[in-house]
Formats: sequence, C-alpha cells, structure tokens
Amino acid sequence: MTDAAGAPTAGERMVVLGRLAAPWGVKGWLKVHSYTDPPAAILDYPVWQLARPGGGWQPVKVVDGRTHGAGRDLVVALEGVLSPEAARQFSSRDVGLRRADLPAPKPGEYYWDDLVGCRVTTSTGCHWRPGTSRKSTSRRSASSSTGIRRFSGMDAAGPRLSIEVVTLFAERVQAALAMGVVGRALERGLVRVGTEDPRALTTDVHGTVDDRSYGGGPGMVLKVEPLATAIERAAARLPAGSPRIYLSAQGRRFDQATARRLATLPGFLLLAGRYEGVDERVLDEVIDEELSIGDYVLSGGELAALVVIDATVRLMPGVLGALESAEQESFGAGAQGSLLDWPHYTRPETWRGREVPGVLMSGNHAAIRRWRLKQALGRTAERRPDLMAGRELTIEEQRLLDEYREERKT
Ligand code: 4FV
Repeated sequence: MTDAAGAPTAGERMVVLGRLAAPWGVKGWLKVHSYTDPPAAILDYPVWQLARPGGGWQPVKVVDGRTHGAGRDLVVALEGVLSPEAARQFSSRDVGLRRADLPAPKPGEYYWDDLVGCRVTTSTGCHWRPGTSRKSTSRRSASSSTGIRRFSGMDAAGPRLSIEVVTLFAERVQAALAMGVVGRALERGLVRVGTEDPRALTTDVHGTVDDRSYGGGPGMVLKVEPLATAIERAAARLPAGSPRIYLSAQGRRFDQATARRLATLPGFLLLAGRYEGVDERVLDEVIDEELSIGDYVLSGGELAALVVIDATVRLMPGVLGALESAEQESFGAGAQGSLLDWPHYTRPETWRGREVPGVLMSGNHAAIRRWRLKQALGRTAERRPDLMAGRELTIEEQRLLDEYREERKT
C-alpha cells in the first residue's frame, strides 16, 4: 500500500537497494553505492524510496543515472534536485523499494528477503543464515534477470572469505557479528561466518566438554574430544588449506599486518577456548597457529575471535563503502604505514570554545596532508616510540616531526 504521496505505509516490507553517498558534479547529481548485482540493476526501478532521517520513506523519481568507475558506485540525478546544496540533504540516505514492487521470482529462485531466518544449505554443504534483509535484491544467478538469488547450488561468486568459529557460544558470536561493517559484509554475501559448537557433539547427558587438569590446580581444561572433531567438522566446510588458529595469550601478537594477510585468504578457522584453555594435544594435532590480541587473560576466546574477524573483514575489497577507506588508517599499508592516526574533527567548527584547526577548513589539500602527517608522526613519537624505531624518516617527515616538537614546547 502507498499513501497519497506514493510513500509506503507504515509496516510495509521494504528492501534496501543501496545507499546515496556524496553529491557529484555541479548539477545536483549524487553518487550511490549499489547493493544489487549487477550494481546497475538499481536503475531498473524508476521510483526509489529514500529513508527519511526520522524514519519512514519518501518517494523520489530517478531522472538519469549511470555507472561511475569500477565496483558498486553509480551517479544519479533525482527529480527536482538541481544543485550540490540540494543534493547534500540526500547524502547517506538508504535507497529502498517496497518488497511488493519486486518482480515475482521464478521457481527455485529466492530473494534474500524471503530467506531471512532460514538456514540455507548449499550444494557444497555450506550452512549459513542470510542476515537481515537490508540487501534483499542481490542478483547473483547468472540465469535470471529479475534480481534473484538461486539456491539450487552456491553460484560461482559465493563469499570471498569463509570463516568458521569453533565455540561453545555459537549464537553469541553470530549475534555479535550481525552489525555494522561486518554485518553488512555478511548480508551482502562477501564473507560467510559459520560456527561449530563442540557441546552439540557430546553424547553424554551432561554434555561434557571439559575436565580437571592433570597435575592438579584450579580450573578446567577443554577435552581433546569432542573439540578435535568439532574443529575437523568446521574445517571441512572451508576451502582446503585454510589455517586453523587458536586464540590464546600464548599466541603471536595479532596486528594489522596479520589482518591484511588473513583478508587475502579464501578461508580460516578460529578456535575460541574457554576455562583455563584446551588440552595441548589438540593444538599439536589439529591447530596451525596461535594468535593473541594482547597480554591479558580472557575468560574465553570469543571476544578475541570477534576482534580478529572485524579487523580482517573490513580490509576486504568492497566491504568499506565509498566514504570509508582502510587506505589511510593507522598501521595501514599505505604511505602512513605503521603510524598512529591523526586527530579527526567534524561539525560544529567551535565547541565549548574549542576550535577545529583552521588548516582543515582551508581547502588546501597539500597543507592538510602535511598537517595530518605531522600529527601522525608527532603522536606516534610521543605515544608509541616503538613504532618509530627502525622507521627511516624522509627529510620532510623529519622536518615535520621537529616542527611538531617545537610547537609542543610552546
Ligand atoms: C586470549 C588473548 C585469551 C585463553 C583461555 C581464553 C583465553 C581461554 N585470546 N588473546 N589474550 N584467551 O586470553 O587471544 O581459552
């Protein structure tokens, strides 16, 4: 149902086709980040519903549009939007469609939206549950042109990265993943995260997975079985050669370089321990490496697993939207390399008498780049001299660092 203005009535099932980004050009066009496959399919719908900041949707006619560069970005002209200023009010708004306006799927084909909450088993034995219906019109089936997903067998594209987490708290891990950047990547099928609960494999009435430690001492230890079986079952759902990683304080320190390495893999397994840890023979027999997120002891490996997944998935191509980028971040691979981040500011210009540094509003991009590099160098030298050790500073960097230190004196 729609109201007089053509806006969907409250409670109407909506699907999200994409998200408007920044204004583009001088005639009021906007960039749009498309979630449909192919991305240009979003232009098949002449009237979009734009999410209102306060809730609800507003219909808007699309008068023109085309793809823009590689990937999922397009540029569009919306009816009545004729200047960058007018376009700015539409930035970062979700582009939606009434579910009822989607063409009917053919037999054996489904919309994401229709699969929410289902447990999908693909021909390759992968189990997963499609997330919330934000992106329910992804078209992946080569055979159909009606924006549909065929599940008779996982199509060639499939997730770029498959992760399995062996944990006694599978639901908590899945729930914690279903939000933000990782949540969106899951929904878009860019990454798949499966879980395997060793307790589900126990045969005794108590569901025993742990026992007291040989040699005495407090606390319990996870038994070799059903843990090893759980690890091997989960590993069987991953591409061959996927590393099996145990999260523990005894592991090698997890860092951005490791996240970058994991983001290039087709798959990996994370073992989240509990109690005092796991029987060492499991590590010897079925685990490839140990990672630690820090020199402290957690009550379980789940949080560490979530840290590893978040830091890794956001580095995957296409996960961060147009407005976000991993390129310029701390510990990045880019020019900034392993420097701490520079300070960030946004509106208002003045707050409690505190000003935004003028250079950032100067529009002088060269001066802004220098200011940010100076801040990154200065803060790293102050807070993490270990990151500066062994870093060859360029003449410009050395001059900026000296400048920073001078300014700090005054
Ligand atoms: C940990 C860490 C950690 C070990 C026993 C969970 C605990 C229990 N994982 N970095 N630090 N894990 O303390 O990654 O299994």
